This record gives sequence, C-alpha cells and structure tokens, in this order.
Amino acid sequence: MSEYFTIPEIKYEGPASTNPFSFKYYNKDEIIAGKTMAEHLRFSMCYWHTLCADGTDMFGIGTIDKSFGATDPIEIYKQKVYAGFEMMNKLGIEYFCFHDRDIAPEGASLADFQKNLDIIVPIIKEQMEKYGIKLLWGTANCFSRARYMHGAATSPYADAFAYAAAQIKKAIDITIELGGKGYVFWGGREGYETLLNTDMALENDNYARMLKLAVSYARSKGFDGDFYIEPKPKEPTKHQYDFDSATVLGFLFKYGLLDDFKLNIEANHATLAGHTFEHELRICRINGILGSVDANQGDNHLGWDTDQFPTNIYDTTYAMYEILKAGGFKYGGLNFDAKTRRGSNTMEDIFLAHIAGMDAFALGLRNAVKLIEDGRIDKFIEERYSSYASGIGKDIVDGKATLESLSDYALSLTEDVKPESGRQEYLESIVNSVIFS
Ligand code: XUL
Ligand code: CO
Repeated sequence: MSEYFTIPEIKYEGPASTNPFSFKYYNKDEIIAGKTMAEHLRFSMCYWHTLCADGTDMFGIGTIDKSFGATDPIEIYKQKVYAGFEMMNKLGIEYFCFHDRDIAPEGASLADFQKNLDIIVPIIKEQMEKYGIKLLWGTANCFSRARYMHGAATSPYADAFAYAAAQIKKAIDITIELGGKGYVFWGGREGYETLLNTDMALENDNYARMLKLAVSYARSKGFDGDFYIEPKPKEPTKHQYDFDSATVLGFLFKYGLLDDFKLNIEANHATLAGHTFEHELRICRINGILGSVDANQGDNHLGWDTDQFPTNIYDTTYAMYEILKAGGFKYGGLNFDAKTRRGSNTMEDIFLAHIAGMDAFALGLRNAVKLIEDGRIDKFIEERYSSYASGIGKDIVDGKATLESLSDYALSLTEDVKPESGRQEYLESIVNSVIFS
C-alpha cells in the first residue's frame, strides 16, 4: 500500500526543537508519576473530523478533499481507512473513535448501510492488527439524517426509535468486533426546540429505555467495557437533555443506570454549558463517573461548538490535574474531537494540529504532576477545611451533630464567625510559578 503522506514519523525532539513535525513535550515512553506518558494520555484520533469533515460550514462549501484519490463511494471509505491508519501510526496515536456513518457510505437503505459496514470493518480490523492500534469507543450517528429531525430515542415517532435501535445494535456489534471497551451516546437531537410540542416525561423515559436496551444487548454479546454519555447543553437542539455532568448524573441515578454508564467529557461542551472543562471533570471525579474525554477547545468569543484542537495550557493543566486525581483513565482516553479551521486546509495542517494537541496535553500532564508534587494547593485546601477534622466539625461529618446541638453550640460562641481569606490570587500565582519554573 502506497503512502498517503510524505510526512515522516513524528518523534520527540524536546522543547528546543523548531522542527514543526516533532513533539516538544510528548515523549511517549517517558515515565511520569509511575506510568509512561502514552499510558496516561491514551490519545485517540476521531474518524469524523479527521477523515470525513471537509471544511463545509453554514456559509461555504468544503475546502479540503477527503476522498483520498477515489471516486466510488466504497472505494473512498477504503482509502480513508488506509490514510487514517497511516496518519495514526506516524503520529504515534494508539486509539481511534468512530460513528457508524464515518466509516462506510450509508447507501440507499439501512440494509445497504449494514452491507457497506460489513465490507469496511474487516479492513479496519486488519489495519488495527497491522499497526497495533486499538478502538477507544464506537457510536452510532443518530442525528444527521432527516428521520431524526425530532430526535432518535426521544423522537415522537416510534419508527425513528426503532431505526436508531437498529443503528445502535450494529454499532455495538462493530465495537465488540473491533475489541472496543467504550460505547458512546451523544444526544445531539435528544432534546427539544419548544416545550409546546414536547412530552418531556415520555421523551426522558424513552431515552432511558433505549440505553437499557443497548446495555442488555451489549452485555448479552459479551461487551464488558463502559458505556458513556457525552453531555452537551445545546447545538444542534435548543435544549439537550444531557445538559451537563450534574444533569446526566441525576438522570443516570433516576433510571438506575450508574452501574453501566460513565461520562465522556468534551471541553467545548463544558464551556457551552457555562462551566469550565475542569468543573465538568471535577463533577465526574467526585462522583466516580469519569469515563473518557473529547479533547478540544472552544473560542471565548464565539457561542458555539468550534471543536478546535486544544492548545490552551491552563485548560490542559487543570484537566490533567482532575484526571490524575481521579486515578487516570480505565478504558477511556483523550479523543481529539477537533478539526482544523476551515482555512487550515491541508493534510499537513491536520498533522500539525494533532502535534499541537498532543504536546498541549503532554505539557498539561507534566504541569499537573508538578502541581500535585508541589503540594501547596492540596495543603491549602486541607487547612481550609480543617475545622471539620475535630470538634464540632468532626461531629457534623460523623453524623453526631443534631440541629439542636448545633444551635446550642452556635449560641455558645462568644464572637461572630470570622472566615479566613480564600487566597485565590496567591493560589493562581502558585500555579504560574509551578508551570513556568
Ligand atoms: C458533537 C460531538 C460528537 C460526539 C460523538 O458535538 O461531540 O461528535 O463526540 O457523537
Ligand atoms: Co464529542
């Protein structure tokens, strides 16, 4: 098979290198905090942006050709496989993620689509074996086609629910066939445009029904990985039910789904929900539901999901801090759900973007380890809450205090409560001094 890219394998050359096709911070075999950088970061290429998206936007047509020299639909998707695996191999990316619709042409019917998937999946499998690349997670695209214009699992139309079930069943089969340990639900159309036409209770119940059907099918076929819900508050729908981590946690709890589901946190979805990336990760960390991450970033001046490659070092540092504190990934990883800007329209740009993203997270990992080893932030927090380690605070934590005993205690205080400074600016300066030391 001839090469698609004249770019060589990307190697670590260190921060002083000016070679654009080299890593400055990502040194995959270097051991940091007990694991190699590759084991910590578990980078993944996303099939849809990298091998399918052609730069089309609301105002303009594509600017980059992703047909890889082919014209026949099946042939185009075969070439995507070869090109994608060559790219991952050259970048040293060990995982990938896909939607059913990214990997094969849909054809004229559901049966055609499944036939096309059956042609492409063995080629993917062969390339995975050739390069030692693994599947991070699979999913079904139940949002692009007109049949899903009012939702898939939450559609008012039972036939749409059934059609989505067929896609999910097949996507689970493929995920299992390819040895994936994750299966994602992103509910782009699982929400509403107006409450005036919406039976929210039924839609929520049906969404949970679909998730349960998927779990019971996948488990019956031997899938022992994790299911992930990927929160996003809006876009394309005005309001999406999987609004943010806290909302999804409540949903999973209500429907008894917490044994099988974790969350896939996307940075740009966090900011769309009005949160920071690290806030969403913290919610997952403290509730034991961190599954995987869609690594990208938004633009502060734009109100939509720009899916940019992550280059903001503060974001990657705080994200890796949360991920390390959560004990790292089990089956998840850092999936670049990111696309080059429409004007960065060459294949070189796609390599450079992945290098930038991988280096940004590598530097984030290095910084986060330094922050944890430095210990001043942990110590500050411990001291800030030390009133709960003894006396009345310990009684509260141990469940020994009652409202009456607390009232008696408060009445006995001779002075008003005097909280100490939260020292935010000082803590931010610690972060800077650790990052730039
Ligand atoms: C859309 C998005 C999806 C999911 C998978 O915003 O993030 O690509 O990651 O369906
Ligand atoms: Co995503």
